[in-house]
Amino acid sequence: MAEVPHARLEAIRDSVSRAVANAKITDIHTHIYPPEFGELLLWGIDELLTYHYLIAETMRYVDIPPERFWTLTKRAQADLIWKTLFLERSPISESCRGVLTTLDRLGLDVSARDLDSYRRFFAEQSIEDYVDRVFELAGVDSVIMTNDPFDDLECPVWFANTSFDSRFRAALRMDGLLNSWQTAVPKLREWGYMVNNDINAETVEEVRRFLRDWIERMNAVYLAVSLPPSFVFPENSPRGKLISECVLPVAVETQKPFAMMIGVKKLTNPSLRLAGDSVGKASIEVVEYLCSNYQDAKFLVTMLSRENQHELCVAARKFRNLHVFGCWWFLNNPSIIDEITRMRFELLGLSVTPQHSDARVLDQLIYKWAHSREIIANVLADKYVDLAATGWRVTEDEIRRDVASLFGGNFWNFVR
Ligand code: RAT
Ligand code: ZN
Repeated sequence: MAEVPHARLEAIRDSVSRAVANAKITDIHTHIYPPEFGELLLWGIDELLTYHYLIAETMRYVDIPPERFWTLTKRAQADLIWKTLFLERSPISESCRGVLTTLDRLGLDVSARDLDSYRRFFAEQSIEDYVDRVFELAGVDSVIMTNDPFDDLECPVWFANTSFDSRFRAALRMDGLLNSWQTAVPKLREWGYMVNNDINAETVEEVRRFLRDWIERMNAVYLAVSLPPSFVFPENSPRGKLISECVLPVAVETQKPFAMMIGVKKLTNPSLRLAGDSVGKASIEVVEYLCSNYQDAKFLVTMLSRENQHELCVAARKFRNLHVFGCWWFLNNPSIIDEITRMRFELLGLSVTPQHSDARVLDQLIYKWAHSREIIANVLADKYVDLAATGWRVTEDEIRRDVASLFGGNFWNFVR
């Protein structure tokens, strides 16, 4: 092993930090919207505090039944969360820390613990300028949204053909179609797609037409669905048939990746609503089956269970049509991001997209990326230091090239 001078190792670490800090990110999965989508765009302190991750944490301490919590105004919910998680005890969880990182990066005085002054700051912002400021502070170039035609607020925006900020790109979310077929049928018929409960030849054609229409209407970058741990394929169920007969053929024909987010147990505690979902280990065989039997299709995959992460990396070594992305939801915590990112680099080199933000509130882009950047930079620096110990010389330009691939380049190459 070559003896690498300490100064050289420090220089490598500095180059990686600089490259990661300056990287312009494509955030490949979020739940934020441009201002043109009206109230769908959430931002500001009350939204940050009522993030469902924080609601779940608050409910562990307060003696209020969830049913009562939901009757409170948003402001009162935020007050309760602030008092419970930030004032009555120290806010050490990742989601709590995120609120504070966000306030701090916006130039607010976190040490003051003054919720009213934070509210005043947000009340003074104009949303268009504020979007620019958040993108700038987060170092984000563009974001992919989660776009659901079955959402009553969102659907009219698309039908109105509204033009919007081009930094926001669409992903056609198909949960409504694939996971609740019985509810989707009347809606599809209302829109003029002649579908039946029974997925016969005419229904297949009509669902394909629906998908093509919406891909075009949204100019969707990819098609996406979230799936339970019990997801199997092939399967003689509406979802199984719709995936094999409609989604995969249209994905191949349009060359759009099919994003599968696997491992969410919906509403384990229904009274918590959005905060009530849980996690379970899913079957990697299903992912392997799809990649192997549909080699013309492209699969973007993230899995929610920590237990699935290693086998997902191994699957990606076997199938170049599988692109692994993100540390999703309950995995988006420093210790787990560190572990998963290390493992991915060791098994897959640079051929992954290590993170997405999943931001639901615009301002969360700031903290989610600040926190993830730091961890990814650290892991990457360790890898270059290990390389240097072999005698390999890595240049600053090469580090920048590699970092650009991780924060968006790989994704766009895969999509194209
Ligand atoms: O991370 C979240 O906010 C979850 O509630 C889900 O939205 C999840 O990310 C999803 O896309 O289904
Ligand atoms: Zn999400």
